[in-house]
Amino acid sequence: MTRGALAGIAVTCLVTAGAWGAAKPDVLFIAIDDLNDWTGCLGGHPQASTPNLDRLAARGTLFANAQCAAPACNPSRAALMSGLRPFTTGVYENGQPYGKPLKDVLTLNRFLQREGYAVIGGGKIYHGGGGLPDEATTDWDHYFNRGPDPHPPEKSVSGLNNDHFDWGPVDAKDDDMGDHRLVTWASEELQKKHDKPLFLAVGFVKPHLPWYAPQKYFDRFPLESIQLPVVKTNDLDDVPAAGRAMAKPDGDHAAVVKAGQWKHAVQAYLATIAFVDGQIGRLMEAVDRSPRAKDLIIVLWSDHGWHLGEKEHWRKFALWEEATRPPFLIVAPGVTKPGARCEAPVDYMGIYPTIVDLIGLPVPKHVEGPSLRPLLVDPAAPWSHVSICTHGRGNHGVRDRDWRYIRYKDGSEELYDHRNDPYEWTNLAGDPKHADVKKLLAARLPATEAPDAPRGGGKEGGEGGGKGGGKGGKRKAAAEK
Ligand SMILES: [Ca+2]
Ligand SMILES: [Ca+2]
Repeated sequence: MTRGALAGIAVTCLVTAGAWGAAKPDVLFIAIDDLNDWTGCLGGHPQASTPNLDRLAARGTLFANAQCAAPACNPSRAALMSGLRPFTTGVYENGQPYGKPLKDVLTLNRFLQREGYAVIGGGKIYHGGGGLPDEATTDWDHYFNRGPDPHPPEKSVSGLNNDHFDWGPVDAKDDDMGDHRLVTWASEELQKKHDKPLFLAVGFVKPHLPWYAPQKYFDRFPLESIQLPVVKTNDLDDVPAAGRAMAKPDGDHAAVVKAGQWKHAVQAYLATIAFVDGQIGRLMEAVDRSPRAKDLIIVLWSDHGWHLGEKEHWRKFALWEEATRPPFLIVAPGVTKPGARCEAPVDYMGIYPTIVDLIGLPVPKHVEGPSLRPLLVDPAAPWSHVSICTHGRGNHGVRDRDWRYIRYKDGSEELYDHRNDPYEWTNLAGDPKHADVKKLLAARLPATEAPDAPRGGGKEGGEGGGKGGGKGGKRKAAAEK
């Protein structure tokens, strides 16, 4: 689809405002940055401690087989907020500002604003950092800037001296942390009277790097007790060159191992996750005190997963399960049932249409994903969709219930059978026995892909974690990391 056609669609599908009469339900939209499946409810690491997130998941439906649309902050968030996949907008990477490509698109916040919602955000919802333009984030009634996080005095606690790829305890209290301020603000919003139905977007910035958290969270995970992720020696041997290039085994992984920092990093990620979980707990206490609690729709997602040495890879920026499977859950009173767990393959393109569906409005025509409502009603409902995750133009991972199929731009492939190989150790793409499965999954790949959106403003493949926010007004670009 051309950019012009895209804009045309966006304009023609504007929904007339003010069509609703009865009160619409309030929506609490919780974003987390860089949290992988290391949660109690997804079981990605045996030491992960997320009792609050687990309790929230138990209130509604946990999607246990969800994928992001892209394994990086900017394209993942641009896709789920716009309803348009990376290969429709051309926003594939962090270094491709979403502002212009989404300029005329009816994003989720714009849609709700036009439908009469008070649209209020704070923290990181879009990827606003790194000097990226922020045209698409100005459409909020109010945006809260959570401010910076405390840093230790030394430049690099880990000794790796690699920008914000660093970790360690910081001499700070919970309320010195930006995400603590974020929850304090959100809690106040939840108690306030609003004339309109409320869409409250709360974007946690942790556990994004650097993994600096108060000492008490590190104390909960003594270094000598730390379990490294389960890995297979020479796991990359059956991965094609394009995949090995994404893993970059000679980069972060080699440096972390050489510096003896692997366990330290795992400890710090677990500690930072535990900190964020405590903040989710504070937010849920505020929900329960709120007059809005009863009918409140809650949607929680993390923008993508994270590797900590699996396949000799660190960070996101890859198409394996660790990078693409984040926590994703929905609580919808009267629709979801407590404790529901859905194993159907879904991806984040379902977020926008599901919210619109749940509040009883027609889904704008440009939105590419299906509403997940049938799965909220019955987690075992028939579901013919697969999930697609795109990392750079031409590279995709397709997931159904049992399989992951990866195809890179050069045509090379991977195929993993999750029934027998949950860690994706054995690439079956070359096995003629599985040619039919491969063909079925390959048929789900896009036939055409938008050209790359212009680059600039952000670091290529970088991790600018925008905190955004002109206090009390429109969001301004914040060049923060
Ligand atoms: Ca992220
Ligand atoms: Ca392997």
